[in-house]
Order: sequence, then C-alpha cells, then structure tokens
Amino acid sequence: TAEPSKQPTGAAARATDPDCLFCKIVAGQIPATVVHEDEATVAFRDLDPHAPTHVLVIPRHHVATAAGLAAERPEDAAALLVAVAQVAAQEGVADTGYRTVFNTGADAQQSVFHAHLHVLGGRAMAWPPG
Ligand code: D5M
Repeated sequence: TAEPSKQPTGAAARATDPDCLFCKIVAGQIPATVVHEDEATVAFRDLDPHAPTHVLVIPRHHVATAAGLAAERPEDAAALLVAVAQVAAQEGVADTGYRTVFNTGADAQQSVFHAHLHVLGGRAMAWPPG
C-alpha cells in the first residue's frame, strides 16, 4: 500500500509539470547555467542569448504565463522582481541599465509556457522592441 503523500496541500503546494522544460531545469533534470536561486525562483543563462547578459528568472512553481502568475502566485511575481535586481547587480549591469521582458502568448512569441522574466543587459537596447 502506498504511503500517504508528504506533499504540502492547498495554496502552498508547488506545482510541477513533468513535460515542462523549465520545470526540468528547476528539478535539475536538464542542465542549465544557474546564476541565482532562492526559495521561490531560479535564474539561469538563456541558451540563445540576445545580449552580453541574458538571464531568465523563473518561479519554481509551474505557471504558464506572467498573467497566470499574477493571478495565482502574486508572491512569486514579487519574488521574481527581487531576484531580477539581485541578478542585475551580480551581472554588473545594475548601474549601466538592463531590460526585463515577459513574453506572453502568440503575438509576443512566447515559446516556453512556464512564466519567465528575461533580463537583458551589457549593451544599449533599442526602443521600440521588434
Ligand atoms: O523565451 C524562451 C527562452 O528560453 C528563449 O530565449 C530560449 C530559452 N531557452 C529554451 N530552452 C532553454 C534551455 N534549455 N536553457 C536555457 N534557455 C532556454 P520566450 O519568451 O518563451 O520566447
């Protein structure tokens, strides 16, 4: 007979999707260059960098989009912003400036459906974005 689950229940339970690429990075099942970790977030270098610093900051909890994160886990949304400031300082771009981007949905060309905040820096950015 199976042991009762030791997983936490209710709002504190941390969701994971076995088919999600970023959940696999959180679980250490696929490699990533992790630059920051805390209770709620993991930050790692983007595989296809578009700036000298290009880091993705993600919640450990699986939520598909930033809008879902805001609705379901506002405390994780706040934790992402705190982590971004720490990553920017550590990457040496806090003073020169950096851009943070959430791509949400098809028009924004979101390709990985686990909410993630891009942190781009180390060069002057163009505006408007493409
Ligand atoms: O951005 C998704 C981003 O995720 C995109 O910039 C590539 C990056 N990516 C995809 N796979 C990996 C792995 N395995 N490690 C690191 N970075 C990765 P989006 O906003 O969804 O377009």
